[in-house]
Amino acid sequence: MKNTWLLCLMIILTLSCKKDGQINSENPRFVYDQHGRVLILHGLNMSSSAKAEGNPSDTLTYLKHYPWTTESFVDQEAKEYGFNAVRYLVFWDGIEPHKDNFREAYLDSTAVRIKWYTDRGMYVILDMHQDVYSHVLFGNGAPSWATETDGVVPDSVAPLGLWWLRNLQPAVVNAYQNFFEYTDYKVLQDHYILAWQKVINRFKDNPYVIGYDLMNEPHGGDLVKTMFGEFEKEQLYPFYKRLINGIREVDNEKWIFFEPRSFGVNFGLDSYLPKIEDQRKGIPRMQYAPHCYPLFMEESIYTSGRKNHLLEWEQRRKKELEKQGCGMHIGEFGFHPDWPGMELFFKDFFEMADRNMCNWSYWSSDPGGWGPWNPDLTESPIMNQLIRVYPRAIAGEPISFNYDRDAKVFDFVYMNNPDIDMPTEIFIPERFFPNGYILVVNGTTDYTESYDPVYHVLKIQSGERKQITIKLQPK
Ligand code: 9MR
Repeated sequence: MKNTWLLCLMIILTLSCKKDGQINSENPRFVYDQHGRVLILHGLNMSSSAKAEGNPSDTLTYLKHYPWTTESFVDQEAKEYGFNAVRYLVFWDGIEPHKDNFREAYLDSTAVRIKWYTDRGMYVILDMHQDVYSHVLFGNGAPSWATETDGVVPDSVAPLGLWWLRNLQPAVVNAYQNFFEYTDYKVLQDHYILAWQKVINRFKDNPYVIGYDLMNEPHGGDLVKTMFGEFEKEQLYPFYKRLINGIREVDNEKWIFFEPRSFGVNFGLDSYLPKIEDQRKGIPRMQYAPHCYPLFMEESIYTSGRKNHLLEWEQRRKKELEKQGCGMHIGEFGFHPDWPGMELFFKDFFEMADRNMCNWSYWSSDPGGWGPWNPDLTESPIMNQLIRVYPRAIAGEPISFNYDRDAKVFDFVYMNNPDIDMPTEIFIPERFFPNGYILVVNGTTDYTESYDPVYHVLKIQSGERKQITIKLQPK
């Protein structure tokens, strides 16, 4: 009798450990939806056009901050291109342009745009964006009142014409250090956290707002501290700890997307970031969200010989993922449609993304340049590369998936979980499957299949707890 009770207790404990809300898994590698399905997120960054930067004396910059897009483009993203996510840029100086004066009007207008996505079932990752710390320093992000340069006047000319080399300029170095040191100017981080809490309180009840990217491309200022680990270990790490604590005070549910330092790691060097702990009650909900800009990007060309740069970037990120114990969202990557090797770059990049089962968001949606639209808003050749067959929601755990564009074959293996009462969904782009698809399912015979012709989504639902293999080809 005693043993039976003990057994019951153990079963109850095991079940309660494995269930976290609707999520029946202890695997913190993936992002899950409210039905417990694993999500694979594909989308764009929205967008550089929202940055209000480059004019230190412009006190009205905070009135800008909205991306170029309209609702009809969002509609096309969801239905024709099959994106199920967006990394949406928000800005501290939009939220708190004056100290303690939080601008609800900015959040109101942001909410209108966020709804364009979430009404269509697209997931929104809010990204607190900054480049070069602040518009006062010819970048974007922090408000003027939070830009402490110790009296050093910013330089209006970017070194070698490269915007990111501004990060080496003395005024910028001082501003970053004063923010990250958390000594004389604690108010800066404290208010950054308050600004996040304002945003989160506005959006946390929307189930399609899936998470928060803590800070775009954090940079420490001092280059020695940045390159040799001191910045990530002794400044970024405690900053994330404070910020995650502040976020979890107001929201226990969403995913936290955290980035390593940008300088060097974007190119493919090691990050020194210690393991970042979630402070939520329950299983951690974390995504490592590095950016992928190997150095060949500066040479405006991709060749097969440069593939090892991508592979090195991947190997280092995989090592860091082991330490972090979570999954990966590649928050930014990009390529110019006119650079030689464009198709090969995307082939290699997406093979890498698929084999790691990552989420990604392309930099960026802005028309022209690297964008998937031309300046006249027709499609650029980039769009065709970003449109992929992929499992956007999985009722169970994905084991592997790959879309081979050249062979036009999609292969997918997953362990089905019949307790989830929503189907597995695969986006099938109409342009690559003009006459429909041939579906081969192995591993289960007990399944139903349907197709949503508006969103071009194949839905498969099986009642068996089995490993299922799917192959899709055009008719
Ligand atoms: O592409 C953006 C470029 O037009 C801007 O001048 C620059 C500074 O705001 O930012 C570029 O976007 C960067 C993004 O903000 C952060 N990651 C790297 C992106 C590409 O350089």
